[in-house]
Amino acid sequence: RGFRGCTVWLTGLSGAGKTSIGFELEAFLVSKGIPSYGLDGDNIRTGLNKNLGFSQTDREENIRRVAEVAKLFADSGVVTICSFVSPFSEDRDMARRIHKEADLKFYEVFIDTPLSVCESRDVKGLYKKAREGAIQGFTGVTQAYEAPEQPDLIVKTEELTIQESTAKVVELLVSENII
Ligand code: GGZ
Repeated sequence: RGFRGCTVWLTGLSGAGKTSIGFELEAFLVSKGIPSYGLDGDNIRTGLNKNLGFSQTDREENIRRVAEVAKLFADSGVVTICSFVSPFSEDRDMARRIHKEADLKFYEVFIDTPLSVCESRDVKGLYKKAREGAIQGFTGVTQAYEAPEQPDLIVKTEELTIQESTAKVVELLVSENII
């Protein structure tokens, strides 16, 4: 058997590079004939989770539903890439538990980009809005981000290109005999 389904969970601040790395990883895997699919705020918060906001309880429910969906994808043989801020350790632990109970592999990858870097990029202007008080409960500004204590991988994006960051995740999947 050449590959098997699993979930790669990318956590980090808004603007850390999760979605870019997730997209690059998905494209790489698919180009190798490995079924892969990326879930992120753009395809989840516009549909399945459109009734959820960014309070602590809504984020928990966001992560719970995403983890349940990812579990099903992984069980079907897909390398499922979840790119969510997922700022709370408890919620990430729940996502891991949901997979563990189904006997599916789950890899927590910390996309470790300092707040100062994310804020200086401010691709969507959200940090500026958060500083001005126009967005409440913004992760890293007015809500906590609990950095993972024991992630399966830490990617320090500051010194790396998107391709180099993606290669680190690929290396993890190779070392785990996933691909
Ligand atoms: C954090 C927010 C917020 C608040 C809107 N806090 O950079 P983005 O824009 O594209 O990614 C962020 C995304 C976060 O959604 P998630 O589903 O990943 O969050 S969580 O896992 O915590 O449920 C950001 C945008 O939505 N956004 N408001 N208050 N990010």
